[in-house]
Amino acid sequence: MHYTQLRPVHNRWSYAISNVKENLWFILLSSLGILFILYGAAFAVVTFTPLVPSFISPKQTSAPDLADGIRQWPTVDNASAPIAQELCPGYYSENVVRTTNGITAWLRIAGQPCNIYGKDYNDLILNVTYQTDNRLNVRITDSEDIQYVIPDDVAKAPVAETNTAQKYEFEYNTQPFEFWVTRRSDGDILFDTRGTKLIFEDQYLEVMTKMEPNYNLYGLGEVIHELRLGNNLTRAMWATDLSNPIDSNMYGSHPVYLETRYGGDLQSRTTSTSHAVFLRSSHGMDVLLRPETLSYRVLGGIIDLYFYLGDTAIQAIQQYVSSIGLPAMQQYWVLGFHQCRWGYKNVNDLRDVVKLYREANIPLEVIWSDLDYMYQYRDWTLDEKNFHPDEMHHFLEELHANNQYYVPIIDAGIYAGNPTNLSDVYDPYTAGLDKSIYALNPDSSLYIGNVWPGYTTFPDFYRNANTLKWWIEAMRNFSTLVDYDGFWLDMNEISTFCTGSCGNDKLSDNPSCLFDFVGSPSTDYPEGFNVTNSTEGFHADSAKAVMAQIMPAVAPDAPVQLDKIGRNVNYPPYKIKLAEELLNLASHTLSPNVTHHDGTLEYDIHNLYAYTETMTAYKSFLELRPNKRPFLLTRGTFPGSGSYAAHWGGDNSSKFYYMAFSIPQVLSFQIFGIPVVGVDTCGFGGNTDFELCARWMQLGAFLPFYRNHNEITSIPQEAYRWSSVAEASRIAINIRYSLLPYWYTLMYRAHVDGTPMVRALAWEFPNEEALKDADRQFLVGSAILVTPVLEPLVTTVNGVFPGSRNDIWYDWYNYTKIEVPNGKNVTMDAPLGHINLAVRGGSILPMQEPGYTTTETRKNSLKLLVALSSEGVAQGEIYLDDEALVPASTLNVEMTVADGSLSVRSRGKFVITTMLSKITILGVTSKPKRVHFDSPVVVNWAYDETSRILTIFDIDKFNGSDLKSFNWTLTWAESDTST
Ligand code: MIG
Repeated sequence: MHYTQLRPVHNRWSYAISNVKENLWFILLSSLGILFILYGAAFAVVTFTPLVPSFISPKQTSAPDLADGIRQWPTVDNASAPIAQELCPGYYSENVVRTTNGITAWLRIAGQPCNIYGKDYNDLILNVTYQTDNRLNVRITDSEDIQYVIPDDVAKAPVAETNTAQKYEFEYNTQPFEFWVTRRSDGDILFDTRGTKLIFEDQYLEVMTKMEPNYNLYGLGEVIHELRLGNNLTRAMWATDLSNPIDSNMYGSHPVYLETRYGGDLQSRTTSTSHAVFLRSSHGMDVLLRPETLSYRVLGGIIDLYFYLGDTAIQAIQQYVSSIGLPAMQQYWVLGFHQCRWGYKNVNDLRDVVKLYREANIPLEVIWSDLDYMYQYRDWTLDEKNFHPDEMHHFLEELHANNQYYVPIIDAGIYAGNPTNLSDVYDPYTAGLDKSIYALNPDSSLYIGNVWPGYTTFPDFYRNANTLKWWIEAMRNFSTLVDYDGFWLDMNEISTFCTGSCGNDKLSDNPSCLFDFVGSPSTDYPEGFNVTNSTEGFHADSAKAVMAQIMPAVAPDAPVQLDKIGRNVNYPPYKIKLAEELLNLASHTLSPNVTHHDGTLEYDIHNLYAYTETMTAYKSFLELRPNKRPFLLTRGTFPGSGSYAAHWGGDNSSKFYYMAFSIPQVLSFQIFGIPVVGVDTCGFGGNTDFELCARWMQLGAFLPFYRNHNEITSIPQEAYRWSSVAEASRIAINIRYSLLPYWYTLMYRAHVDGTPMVRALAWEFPNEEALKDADRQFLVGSAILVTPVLEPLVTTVNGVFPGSRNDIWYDWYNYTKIEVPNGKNVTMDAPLGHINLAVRGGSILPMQEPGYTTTETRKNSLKLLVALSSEGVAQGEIYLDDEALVPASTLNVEMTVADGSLSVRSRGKFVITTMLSKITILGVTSKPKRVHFDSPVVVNWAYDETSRILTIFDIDKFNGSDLKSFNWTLTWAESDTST
């Protein structure tokens, strides 16, 4: 095994197959193909079925005889399930000790153990820690230290500061033990377990809090739901690969919520207050939102609750995100427009797409490869026939020379080579075997699942130094084949197509995959495609749609196989409310009894899988390209993933209602600390049409991550395919690129303190209760209000301009003040190709003349758009740096307007090489007499009386060093007397 050696380009990593075998397959496949065509032709005459062979496969991907396991009915839906609150004894506290930064106590069981969904612990330890002024931690552990706790080297627990001035109060009753958390400033009780019991069993934890009537809750993802979760929903968390199911568990697990309270009966409250609550747990769980209560029902571990005081929504988010790990600062190009498709079948396809984008003059920054580039879906390989390394090399050289980028996909599962076929050598697999990196069955045999390449193993990224070494080596070898700019981490929930260790003893069937997956072309189109069905989906009662199933009176028995500490991990007694398509915890993913390298069971850390893969990929990247910001896009996420990667919303469909859902999806991930997030623009599954795609390309331009991607069976949907989409895209991308300095600054804000890049209206206008569930509009930063069209067949859109009469909004396109009543629904014109955008009075936007790429844009002159508030003030900032992981030079520019002058001050060494050419000031009430910079620079300016716009132009002609360094003041004196 010469695995660790760098091999020449023509190595087995890349081809993993001898020419003889390749030829044999080719002959076999082409004869199969001919048969198909003959068969298809005969068939087509009769039925007009399209001539596409759906599967060319020597074997089915997943053998039909595989057991799926027993269906588990959710306990919450089971009327005869025992109710822990009624049957369990609860705990009392003893030996309570108050320390300077918290409280410790024993909790003793207050009666006969109920052993309802596991075994009760008799003795628990309570640790309350005043972590920061605004963050409190309540931690309850079993006294025997048996229960799983997420170790700090996997995901760092929020760190306590010393000497906090705690702004909260932790209070408790001893008998029974109950606690409540109060915000001192307003006496508001944020969490209150009084009247409920604490239940702490090995496979079941329950904590319950009282809630205010009609409480406003956000977060608890990942979920496809409106932004506000409502008061009657069960949110299960168990990472799974499901195509954007509504209201159920999916790829990511984020047990954190944001709660906002308006007015109410607390007299002192003049505005809303918000706080956040985080249950730090990697276990499967249900969070029950009920009209008067919220309960956590968790399948194991400990109770590790964090309270974040806020007291604004943005502060609460900042406090949470700072505590789990601040988001990564991405390279500038990540903000560009990305094109992907499952089905770019060879280098020419990629080259064509890049070329056609340029010919259509639609900016394209990044081209992606899906599975197509791999040899038989095997990670770290190139398919020699369609993606020859030399051709790839030339293509990527050209691409990079044009300042464009390339990101390929990597799946989590690793093809397990066929041991009986000596020519079927796949180095990454054997290298992984040598290093013992794969997840195991309880009997220490390899756990073999089934994914695209056939039977696969799953790297165990959990505290396994060897897996990191293996990834680094894999990346290093792959680097000799492909000059990638980032990786797209897919299928990492982790996904497998069979239940259980289905491939054990079947490796000689490998490769069991379909070699040339084509599938049948989709015949599905968006709502309105036939001018029907125009209001499908979004506001339907989504919960009902998925879960309205009849429950059997008696659930079938599930096998009982206990782990070393006596737990039934594959079929735990409490059944969380999994998506309907999942029969049990093992469906479509690793079995809970999969054993990790250090003995930890998948049961305890399932929700961490993607997170650990992402962290490994991030570290590998840094190993190979030190001090370069790694770009990773991950599907699965966990609290803290944002420090390593961006995220996209997975497999949505080309439907208007999925486009609408993309707003709450992206806003929720701002809460989760993964701000660089977007969805498959124009839709992944099914066919899009020009109307949906034009609308979506425009909406996507205002979400942090902007990528068009779709499925192999759907029609192509690049922006140049329809003239209307092309035009809509050019407009939207140009606006996005003209705002790149603003976007980059927003990313920096998120990176330094967790501030959301895009924001819900309610977060920016906390006094307006009417906005509490607004999620059809949103803001980019605090300054740009976006009102997209989310329905088919309309040419107008409704929206609000939030705020009071003093809040001014300017139309983005003509810079005039929007004269409508604030806070009222108004109807705006929205023909296809036009997205409504408004600039908020009081903001200063750094802008740049848009170029074809972000690099070209950055070479163009800078501009400032100053939108004055009703009081004539405004502020803004610019951040720039050299884009290194730890930048050697940075620039922070503060801009403020008051009393008719704009003051710009900067600090930092990063030098902007472009000139400032223009300043546009909106809302200047009368014609200035004089306009001048503090240094005697000649100024060309013009004032438009009707639109009240003051323009200072051609500044670049006179740019002095002060102007360049962003240290100057510009004054427009409205009369002779003022200066
Ligand atoms: O089982 O790589 O979400 O974006 O195109 C499907 C093929 C696997 C799922 C991803 C999707 C990607 C697709 N992948």
